[in-house]
Amino acid sequence: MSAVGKPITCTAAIAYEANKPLTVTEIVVDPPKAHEVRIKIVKTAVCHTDAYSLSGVDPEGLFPCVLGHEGSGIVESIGADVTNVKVGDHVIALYTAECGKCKFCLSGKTNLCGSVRATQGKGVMPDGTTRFHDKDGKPIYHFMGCSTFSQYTVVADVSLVAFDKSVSFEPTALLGCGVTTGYGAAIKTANIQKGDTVAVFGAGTVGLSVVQGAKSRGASKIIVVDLNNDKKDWSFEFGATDFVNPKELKDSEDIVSKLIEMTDGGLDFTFDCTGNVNVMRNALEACHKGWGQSIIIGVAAAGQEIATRPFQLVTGRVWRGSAFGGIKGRSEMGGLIKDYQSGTLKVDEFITGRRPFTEINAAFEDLHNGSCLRTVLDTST
Ligand code: NAD
Ligand code: DAO
Ligand code: ZN
Repeated sequence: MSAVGKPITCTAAIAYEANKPLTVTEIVVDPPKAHEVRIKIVKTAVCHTDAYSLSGVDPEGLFPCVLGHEGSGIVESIGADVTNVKVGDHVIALYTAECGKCKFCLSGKTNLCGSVRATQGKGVMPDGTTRFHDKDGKPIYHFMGCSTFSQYTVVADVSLVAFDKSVSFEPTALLGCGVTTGYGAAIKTANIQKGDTVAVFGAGTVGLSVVQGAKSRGASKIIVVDLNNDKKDWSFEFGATDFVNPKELKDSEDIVSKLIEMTDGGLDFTFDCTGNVNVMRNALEACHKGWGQSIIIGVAAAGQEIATRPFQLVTGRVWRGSAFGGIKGRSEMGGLIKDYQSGTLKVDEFITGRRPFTEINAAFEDLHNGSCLRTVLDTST
């Protein structure tokens, strides 16, 4: 029997409080209101940002909530005035919305969108209420406009993109965050050109995706810097030309001087994919005088600040940042899916584990394992 227009009771993983395991339990998901879409989530992956918010240090973290922002599924029903998707469409949830009408979207200068930003940060839908309730009717907050750790979720119509049904749900779930973030930072934010030299600090899903973006652009040198030697083979598989472990440098060397020596004066582009502010400084200072650009992707712990001597910037190095790789989720995701289909963009290779949804807490534990990139959860099990 169709549930269109009615609440759905389904299984979700609730974060009731910081630093506690998620509770896998039944919740009620209300039908979508105007400009909203209810999605049956098929696959979702766990990312460090979910763990960051669960740890309680995220200033926007609210409890109880349904976490999760890397996920794909099927449109179950649509609210009034939804015109961009229809029931049955296969879709990716987007934490970076694209309305196409706000000052940000119309600027042509950024992929940030202002349309749902204020309510998204408060864990509610654009009308200020939630679509999630526990069995006693108490509201449960949304997360990053996505909340993919549930068999059903409701998102704003500007916060999802449809994809061709010939593409499966696992890679598209991953395109909802980490892979798109790194690849986009390389090909869009930095716009790496043939022959450029690149250093990537941190070889997780984000950093390795920067590597493959740099490779696709024909970078002449792609140096991965990581403290974990287990990341060496992966780095080369994704396209790195060199791997440096800062812990293995000689006493007389530091990572900045080592990189400058390896590249005859410094890099054209460096990327922080660690979230460590000391690494961010090294990444900036390893850039070539006069033109090198350093792109911050990593999310630092709350309250952390970056520092360098201003002369580093006076002498032409540029410090920038990138959210979701600068990719506009609705108008540009199709291009990334084409790159995936043509083999230019590896996505399946990031899946280092699969688990039933009921093992979601074990999937959070997987993140602490140095050889984990992404664990994908199947919401039907
Ligand atoms: P990850 O933990 O899988 O990878 C991080 C890597 O950095 C690991 O391989 C680790 O060994 C390495 N590392 C840690 N400290 C290091 C150091 N001091 N020097 C060198 N290497 C070091 O993480 P991920 O999923 O790839 O995400 C990377 C970062 O990007 C996180 O901070 C995440 O929150 C952030 N992120 C940002 C965006 C965005 O839009 N800006 C989107 C997604 C993720
Ligand atoms: O528009 O003010 C804004 C914020 C947009 C959200 C950008 C998030 C980037 C980093 C988040 C980590 C990824 C999961
Ligand atoms: Zn907008």
